[in-house]
Amino acid sequence: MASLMSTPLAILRAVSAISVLSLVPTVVLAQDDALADPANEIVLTMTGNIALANLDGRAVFDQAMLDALPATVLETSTVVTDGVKRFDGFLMRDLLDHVGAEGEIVTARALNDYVIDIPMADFERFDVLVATHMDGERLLPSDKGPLWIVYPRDAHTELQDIRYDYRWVWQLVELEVR
Ligand SMILES: Nc1nc2c(c(=O)[nH]1)N[C@H]1C(S)=C(S)[C@@H](COP(=O)(O)O)O[C@H]1N2
Ligand SMILES: [Mo]
Repeated sequence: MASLMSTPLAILRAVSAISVLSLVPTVVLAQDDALADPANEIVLTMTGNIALANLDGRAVFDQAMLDALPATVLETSTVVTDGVKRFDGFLMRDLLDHVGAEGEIVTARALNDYVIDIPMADFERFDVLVATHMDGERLLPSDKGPLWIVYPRDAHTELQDIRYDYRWVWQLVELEVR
């Protein structure tokens, strides 16, 4: 009886030991592979506490790499435009997950040297978009582009507040995770 009981257990142990051993290198390889090298002009740079990098510890993205993130649409009014706008882009949460970001604060920097600290919790609590398009038109550096952080302000009254308006960084170029 004892030997009958121990045999499946021993097999289970051996199998789980093998799968743990074989999983570890697979995961490491998958992470190395996950971030391609940019082929074109770098649009966004991520630094700080990230698990994936492709250039000297930083994660740099060209537009095509960003466009490959899960497409998300957000319709909202803003404090700087008239009426409800349709924004296309990707979720900040998906971008942070994509590079294995861990931390409390994301420091966002813009082309015009605007810098603001944003709590990471915002991106778990709200579907915050990194917009590439407004009403179907690609955002240009001359007009809030190429990337604009857009909060779902119409869907949450608490977001209709100056503290959040500061976090709508337009001309976004860098995110530092701390
Ligand atoms: N790149 C960039 N983003 C920015 C700012 C800025 O100066 N540069 N100002 C912030 C502030 S203070 C606010 S209230 C909102 C709206 O700013 P605006 O009315 O000047 O467009 O954008 C935020 N995003
Ligand atoms: Mo402001």
